[in-house]
Amino acid sequence: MFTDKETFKQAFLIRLETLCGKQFEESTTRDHYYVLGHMVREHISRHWIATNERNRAQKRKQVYYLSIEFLLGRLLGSNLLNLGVRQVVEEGLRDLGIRLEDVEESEADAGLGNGGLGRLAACFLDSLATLNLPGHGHGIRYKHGLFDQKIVDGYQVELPQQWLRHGNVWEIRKEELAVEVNFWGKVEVYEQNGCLVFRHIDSKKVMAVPYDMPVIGYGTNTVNTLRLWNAEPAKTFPLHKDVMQYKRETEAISEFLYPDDAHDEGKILRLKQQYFLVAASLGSIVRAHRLQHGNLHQLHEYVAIHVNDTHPVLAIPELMRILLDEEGMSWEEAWHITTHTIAYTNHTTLSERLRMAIHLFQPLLPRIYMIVEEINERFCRELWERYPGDWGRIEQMAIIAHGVVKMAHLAIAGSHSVNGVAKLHTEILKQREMRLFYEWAPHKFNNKTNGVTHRRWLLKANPELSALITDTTGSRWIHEPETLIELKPHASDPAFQQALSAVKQQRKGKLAARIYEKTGIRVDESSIFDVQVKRLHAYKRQLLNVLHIMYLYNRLKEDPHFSIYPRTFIFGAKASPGYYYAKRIIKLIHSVADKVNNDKQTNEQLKVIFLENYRVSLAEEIFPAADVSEQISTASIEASGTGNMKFMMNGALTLGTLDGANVEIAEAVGKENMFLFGLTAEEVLNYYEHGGYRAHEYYHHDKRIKQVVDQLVNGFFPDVADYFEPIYDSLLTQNDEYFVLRDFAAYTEAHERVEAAYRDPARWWYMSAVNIAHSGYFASDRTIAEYAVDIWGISPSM
Ligand code: DL6
Repeated sequence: MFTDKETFKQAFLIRLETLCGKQFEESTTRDHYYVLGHMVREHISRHWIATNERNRAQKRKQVYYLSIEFLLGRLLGSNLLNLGVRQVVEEGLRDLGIRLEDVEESEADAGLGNGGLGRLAACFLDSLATLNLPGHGHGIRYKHGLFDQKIVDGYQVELPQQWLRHGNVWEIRKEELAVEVNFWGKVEVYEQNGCLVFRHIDSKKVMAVPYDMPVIGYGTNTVNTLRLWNAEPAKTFPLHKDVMQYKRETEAISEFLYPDDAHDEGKILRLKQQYFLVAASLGSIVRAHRLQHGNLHQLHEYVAIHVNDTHPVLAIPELMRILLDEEGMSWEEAWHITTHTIAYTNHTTLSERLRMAIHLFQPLLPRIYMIVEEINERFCRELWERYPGDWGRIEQMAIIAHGVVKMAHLAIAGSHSVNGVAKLHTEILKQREMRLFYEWAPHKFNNKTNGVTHRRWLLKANPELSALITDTTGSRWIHEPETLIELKPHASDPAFQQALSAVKQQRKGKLAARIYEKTGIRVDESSIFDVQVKRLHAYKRQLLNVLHIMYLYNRLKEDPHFSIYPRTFIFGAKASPGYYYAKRIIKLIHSVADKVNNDKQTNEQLKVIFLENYRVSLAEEIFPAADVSEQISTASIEASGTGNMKFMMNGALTLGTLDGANVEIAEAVGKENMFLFGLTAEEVLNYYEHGGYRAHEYYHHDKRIKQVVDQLVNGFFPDVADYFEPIYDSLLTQNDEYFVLRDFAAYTEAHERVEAAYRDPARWWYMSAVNIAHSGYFASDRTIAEYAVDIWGISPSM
């Protein structure tokens, strides 16, 4: 039905009638979206079935990627692109007076994630399918993904996201494959034929019902599956007075992504979600394996299970439970299979990693807790043999200690591979955060530097730049992103530079129009678009960016000889609902924007824009339009970052610290093609370990700093009373944990370098081209190929 425009139109109109019961004239954009989605599904269904059939028939090893987040964004555009039918559809719709762009925009973002970790999972799915690798995602079908952000008077307000309000055209409910999940109750232990038998009784049962979504590879017939689990009451639940409560409690499991966990109730709900995901996924994985192989003795040879951060780590005791209690295996065999099946990725150096209080864990998951206890006992015994008498070490490494279960310790003990997500991050894990574990089992540790799918973030998001690349070097880069390097010889070609700058200008114009539509503010399209879009977190240091803008404003006001190249500072960020400090930073950005944008003396040179409700679809409009990519986290804390890669791919230049994957970007493009500044990771870690940093000194000795910091509390922002006091305190009273003041001068100087480079177009566009040319390494196809070989042991199946 997509072979040519006429066939497409005919098929489209027929389906409009049959699926929507409407004539074309009465149809709406949402109808068009619905019909197109169905047509795509119909089109790929044969390949979807064939992929599953092939995987079964070939008995090849498969990987299951378990993740509490999948930040998919919109799917129509990328599915059409991957199928190679986008142009036919666009032209066919145009004939009917419909703009594909409008249809795409009517799709709700599937925002089942918070940030980097969830978007990485979505990029990985795209690469797995494109590389014809047998790999599937398992997640939760949250009714409400990450909240929708509204800004009211500069303050963030959270609204429940409603991505399922109009249904989800991509999913298929597979009720017959539902899995029963057990919570609460108790464990009965008895002897049978000389063996101990464990039975989980009096539990509250929940049905996990799978909804399958196709994951369509680019230019291939492989269609993998993302299976999202929905929590529903069990078919036969006791009819007693608590029935409504049971229904509510059950459905709450898949209601919200990251429910508030300030209190025990929320903590229990999060643990329920984690176990729900794991029990449902493993239930379906082992069922499929048993059907094919009869038993689970060779599970690890056919199945790899990847635990994306610690949230799904209960996969370890759950698999042990299945092997011990359902299959009757010995502990030794079960442990061998489990540890050889499971691999774990760590995504953060912050030591806030998941811990769960025993008094909450044990009653909710009694049998799982028993198994974790046994794992801990055996693990500590092994450590005792290895490090006799070294109680301190064993105490630090134990899985259960001081009333909590340490999920990361369980993940390392129970898996065969532990990886960080950038070279620097992995080194920090090995040398510091997880040093004792690295000493214990160095062979488990490895690095897999993140990547992003260049198909969504360049080919789809930036067709203008993609066309230029293809015109210049041919289209090989689409399949082999590392061949983007062929652009490098063109980097100093004036004609190429001009074309590159024209493409950027076009996208800046588009974004400027969007900014005007959303905010009513007109920005200068020839100004430098300087962008920081990411989650709002103290360590990401949006504060440093804002304080620098305040400094520029002060200087422009006070120094008649000072002028700058016009700048538009663009922010996009959501703050976690309970993260009050981050919310104050959002308000601060708005207060600064109000001042700067409304001051005639400065607003031709300086504009500050906050784009509300930052999400995948908005990101696709922002990255192609950026000149400067702000990657300014305190060195050593950002595990990798992936925004840095998306910006680079779109020709923006990084203004950043040597943190996360910025380090590898610098290795690839050369330091001279970025604007690096600030403390190194080693210096930061040294300060953390040995002290010696006194924020006050920077405050007192640099009058630019003193002025902007004082302005937080001296009435400079008259409408906020003392609302910014906690920010002021974080810098001075609490000695500036993230070294904002320490890096301020270096950051200001780096901005001056940015400006000097921008004033020299030949240099700027050379640097931009070099960044694009080296971005191929940061494509998720490379990352996934490494996971496939080094960790999962899977190969393409076609
Ligand atoms: O690995 C994906 C992504 C990294 O790029 C970011 O640097 C890292 O912060 C993020 N981690 C998380 C986990 N939670 N925390 N913190 O989202 O993972």
